Amino acid sequence: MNIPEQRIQIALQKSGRLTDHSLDLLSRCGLKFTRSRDQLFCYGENMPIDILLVRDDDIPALVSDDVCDLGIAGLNVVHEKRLQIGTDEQPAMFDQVYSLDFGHCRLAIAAPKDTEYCGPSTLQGSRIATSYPASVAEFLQQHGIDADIVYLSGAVEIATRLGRADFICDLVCTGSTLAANQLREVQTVFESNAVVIQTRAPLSQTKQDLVDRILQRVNGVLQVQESKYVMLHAPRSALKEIAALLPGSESPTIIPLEGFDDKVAIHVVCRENVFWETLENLKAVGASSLLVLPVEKMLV
Ligand code: PRT
Ligand code: ZN
Repeated sequence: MNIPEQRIQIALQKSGRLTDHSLDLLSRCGLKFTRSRDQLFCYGENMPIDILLVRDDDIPALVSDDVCDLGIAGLNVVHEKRLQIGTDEQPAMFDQVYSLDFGHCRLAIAAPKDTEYCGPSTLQGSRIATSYPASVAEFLQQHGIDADIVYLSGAVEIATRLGRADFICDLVCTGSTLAANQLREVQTVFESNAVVIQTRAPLSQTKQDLVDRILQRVNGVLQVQESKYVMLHAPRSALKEIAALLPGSESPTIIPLEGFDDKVAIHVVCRENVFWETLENLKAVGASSLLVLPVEKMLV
């Protein structure tokens, strides 16, 4: 039987833009779980791993405080909390270990449509409404700007119309929310996507092994997303040209073809997507019988 100390806890967003993608990533890592009735907890059935479902804003602190061993949150939240809970002497106790291909957005400054903007210096002496005060303060400091930050926990996009601020700084994806509020995006503070964070707290060997194992699987899932297994026939003389055309490939397997002295089969894993143009270029240097297959799992 597993004693609780030997199970690891992963914090995910309970309900929002990151939830389905995060649960899907863990399923693809081979984790099977049952969700508790109150929907706050998922019990790992086939591995000693449990999932805590919480607000995304709480995830960095839970991982930093070693309540959870791993977490998935937006870089926007992770960066803000890193600035808020960490100091120069005592940085936040988590490391960002993987960048994920979902939750894409950007933290950006927006201005009323008719406000002129000529770079960060325009912000000097202004009031900027945001839910990301530490990130905005860092941006202003990096550009040597002195401005007032007005903290709002929500509805930031109406702050300029209410006369509370001259600019806002908020997350933007398609930009339609800004447009609906007669705002214009003028400055990107940083690009964001979901990230995996890991506690820096020392773990027992059993837990550390489990954390390493799940992270290795996350790495495998990320690697296969773009990877393709390519098979083709080619003249031996074209091997060099073919290797140069295959994107992100490492040491291809060369197999002799029965009945042909000068022709071989080449099998290779490409770590990048293989486009039609690549296949056409391969054909042009003598390749034939080209096959591109998806890779389901990879352990490197
Ligand atoms: O309850 P909880 O606190 O967990 O949820 P939440 O409401 O804080 O989070 P949620 O689900 O809205 O977002 C979770 C994470 O998704 C964010 O922290 C970001 O990392 C990421 N993300 C990606 C976004 C967006 N895209 C996004 N568009 N988060 C918020 N938005 C907002 C944006 O600010 C705007 O108000 O969605 C609105 C629509 O955006 P446009 O530009 O497409 O109009
Ligand atoms: Zn939130």
